[in-house]
Amino acid sequence: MLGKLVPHERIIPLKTAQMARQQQWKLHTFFAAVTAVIALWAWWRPAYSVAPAPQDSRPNVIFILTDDMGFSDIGCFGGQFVPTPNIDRLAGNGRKFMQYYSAAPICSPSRAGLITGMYPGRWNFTTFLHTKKHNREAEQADFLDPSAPSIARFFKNAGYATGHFGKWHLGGGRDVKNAPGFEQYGFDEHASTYESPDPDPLITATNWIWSDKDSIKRWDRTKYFVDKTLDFLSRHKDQPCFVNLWPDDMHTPWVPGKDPEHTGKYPLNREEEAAFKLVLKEYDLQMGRLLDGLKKLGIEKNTIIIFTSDNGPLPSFKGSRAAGLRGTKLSLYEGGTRMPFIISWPGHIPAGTVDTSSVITGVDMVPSLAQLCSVSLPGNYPGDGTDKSAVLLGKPASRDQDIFWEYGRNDIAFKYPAGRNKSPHLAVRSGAWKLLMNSDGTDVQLFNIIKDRNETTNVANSEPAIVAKLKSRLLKWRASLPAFRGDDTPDSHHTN
Ligand SMILES: [Ca+2]
Repeated sequence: MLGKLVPHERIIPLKTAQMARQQQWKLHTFFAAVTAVIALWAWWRPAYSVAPAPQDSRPNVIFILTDDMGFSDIGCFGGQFVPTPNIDRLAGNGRKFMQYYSAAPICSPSRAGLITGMYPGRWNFTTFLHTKKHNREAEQADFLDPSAPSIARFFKNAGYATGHFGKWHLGGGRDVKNAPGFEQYGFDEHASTYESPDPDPLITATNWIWSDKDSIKRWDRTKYFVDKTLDFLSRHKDQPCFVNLWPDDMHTPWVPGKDPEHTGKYPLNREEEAAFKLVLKEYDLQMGRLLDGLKKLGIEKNTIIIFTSDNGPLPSFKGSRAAGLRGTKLSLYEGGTRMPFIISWPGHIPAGTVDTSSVITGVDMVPSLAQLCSVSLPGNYPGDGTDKSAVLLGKPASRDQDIFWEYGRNDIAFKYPAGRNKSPHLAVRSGAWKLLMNSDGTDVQLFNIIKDRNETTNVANSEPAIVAKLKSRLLKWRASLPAFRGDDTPDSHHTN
């Protein structure tokens, strides 16, 4: 039945080399589990048989994934809503990237891209996870298959302590009761929200994403997750750490605490700009607490910090949250996928610098961070990303690999922004060009994204050769994504 909604799937063969690689990968994960059991046994043997390990000097990684932050919410990316001195301080310690893209213009698939280093469609992620009914209608899984590659597992297997603090949205919540636990993805510790397999009771007083009755109030959540992060790091000072700090600010509803400097009415409308500003001000303060906390722990120099967002803003306040870029969350135009991106690593990444030319994406993070931290990836790892560690360290480079997106494969389960912000449902960035189109060949749009960052002038008619080449590549990529079969629940084909 669902096949009717995706006519392209009837005419394009779906079995591809990529799918074969994924099958090989699943076999590999089984043998990896056996190896892990043997390794665990070896580790439990009496201590006198184990030689003391040399001090592990590899850097910590803190990956800060802000929720729904626009390209220009923060001052160092041009934001003028409230001063953000602490996030700006992070940028001053490191390097900004002006052409970083998330893997999707919405939570769950964007996050799946970061965890796996693969296009989210490869694991049947098409939009935000919701009820089982919604997920079927969106032709997507109920949770991330735990046999999928996971950056946390790669780091854990390489000797890192791993933690996830904040929003997950890769399984669990609503009527999905069988989502795998964090440990199955390689996390040693976690504290998470309703949209996870194990909601923290302090922020889940009711069966919903947030509640006035929560012990930790909505406006204190980021503080809570920062505290969890610092506590985790303080308890693992003799070991390198990989930490996801994934708050659910700046997602609506914006529920600020009472701010002594706020003279307007309180409480505020939870979607209005005044509320947004107060939440952003608090968010920035908490990022400052994190930076100060790392310094107190004496680990600020040997820690890589990445700061970015999972998808574009909504509401966008007439594009002002995305520096005038076209599109918002739910759109494949730049406003939906181009994100602020900061990386700092004192002594390794030049401080206070900016890279305007290199094009990088969320799926590059697995190979790039693995390289920076001397974490080896399995030889048959089927990632879609590219090792951009040299770029992150300060050497701009042009990109040879295209970047592909899909959002909105049918009109049943997908929300779209209104008017000119609604994009076609496929997109590719290739060098200076960006092509958008629907999979049935309609609504082809081509932009020179260097000259026309705001996607105002469709030049498809004057560049037929570029259009033909990119259309072909984009449809080939779309055809390489596995079809979702409604009767094939994701937990029916893995062993753990
Ligand atoms: Ca989001």
